[in-house]
Amino acid sequence: MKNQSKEIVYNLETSVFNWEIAPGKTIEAWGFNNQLPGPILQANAGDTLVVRVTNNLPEATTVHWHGICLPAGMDGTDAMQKPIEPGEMFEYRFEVPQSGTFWYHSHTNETVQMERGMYGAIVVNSEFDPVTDNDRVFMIDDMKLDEQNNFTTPKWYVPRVVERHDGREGDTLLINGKENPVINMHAGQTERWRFINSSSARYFLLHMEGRPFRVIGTDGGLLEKPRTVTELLITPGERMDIAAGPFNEDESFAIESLPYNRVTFLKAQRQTFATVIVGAAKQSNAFIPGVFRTIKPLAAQDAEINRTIKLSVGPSLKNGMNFKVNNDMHVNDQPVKVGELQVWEINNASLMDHPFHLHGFFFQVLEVNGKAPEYMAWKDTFNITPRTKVKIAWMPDNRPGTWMYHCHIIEHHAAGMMGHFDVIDDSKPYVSKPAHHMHHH
Ligand SMILES: [Cu+2]
Repeated sequence: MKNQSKEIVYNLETSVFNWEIAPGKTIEAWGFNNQLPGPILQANAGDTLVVRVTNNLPEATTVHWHGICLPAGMDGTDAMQKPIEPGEMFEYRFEVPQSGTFWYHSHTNETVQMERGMYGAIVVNSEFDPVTDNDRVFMIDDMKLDEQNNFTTPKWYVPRVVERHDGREGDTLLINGKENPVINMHAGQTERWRFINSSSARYFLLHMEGRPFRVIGTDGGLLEKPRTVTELLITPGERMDIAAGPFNEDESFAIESLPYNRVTFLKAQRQTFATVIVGAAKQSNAFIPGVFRTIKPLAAQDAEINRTIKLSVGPSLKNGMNFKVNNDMHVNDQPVKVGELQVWEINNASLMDHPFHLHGFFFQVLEVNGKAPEYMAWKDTFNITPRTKVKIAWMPDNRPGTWMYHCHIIEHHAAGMMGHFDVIDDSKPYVSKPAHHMHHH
């Protein structure tokens, strides 16, 4: 039986506050409601979220609701909204039509605001969710701190260029705002773990010391069926839901990230993010079915491409390098029409990986370098390896306005690897906007 949809009100207040990431180790965080991450916003599919954001930061901000198919005016980008000035409040109001794991984060001066903790999770439940014994969110992050636990600012040319090229990665590894937290669970039980990569640039290659686990969902909700793996790449912006367990009594293991080579100056290492301790056995009510749903293909693999987006990295005297879309920075791309199927080829012509993020709409990957993907999924963020062409399909439904796509390595986004485009309602006249650029401090 379907419950009545309801309106759920949250009050979020942004501020600068002290946050203990480990005993005796305190940072000056920027975040929501004096906690890092911000509170988990919970709803059922079909509910309306009303989120009143009061900004008490020393600078303006906006909040982007990553993965939610909402009206353009609620997307939290400065293309559609005047940023919330210090002392001001803005009320976001939108329906959450799909179940799954989403997140919210600052979409203004992200290289500073997101790095300091301006993010939180959104969990949208549904009556069709598999039954698990527990449901947890794990927000992955890393911070780059000096010995006094202050956020570093690269002052010299070479470190600045490295941070711009690689994206900002730090040695302070966090899950839910804590360094190496202990996760206690019962033997014999199966839990749903929702991983959200909220870091600026870290590629998180999930590994549980070789223990197999089942991937059950990603950006746009459940997969068609569970996939059993021992490692799983989660790039910045992406979500992966897994069924973890059952494990044996007195087992203990690390939630770790294996090194992933995304062709950066600084080389990745195997690193521990949390420690799981399995306690006494408890009865399980979990049931993970063999099939969750059917995801209908939006288009055939050989569907005609109607837009090509080239991602590239080029030298720059001033910055060391620029990050480009179609050979330009911060581009204004052509509009798309409501109801017209989009088949885009994203061509990563650069020599490094980029997680491609589309705002407001889910896409399906039709092929990667000419090959169909191994499984169907609804995605809003998809990693594109070097010298790779990815063909995606998506449908602009009736939500006109200005949207964007960008690399979710925050420093690449800021350095130009992004495009604005309008979704237009053909029944109304279209007025193209003058070129505008995002401003970064
Ligand atoms: Cu990138």
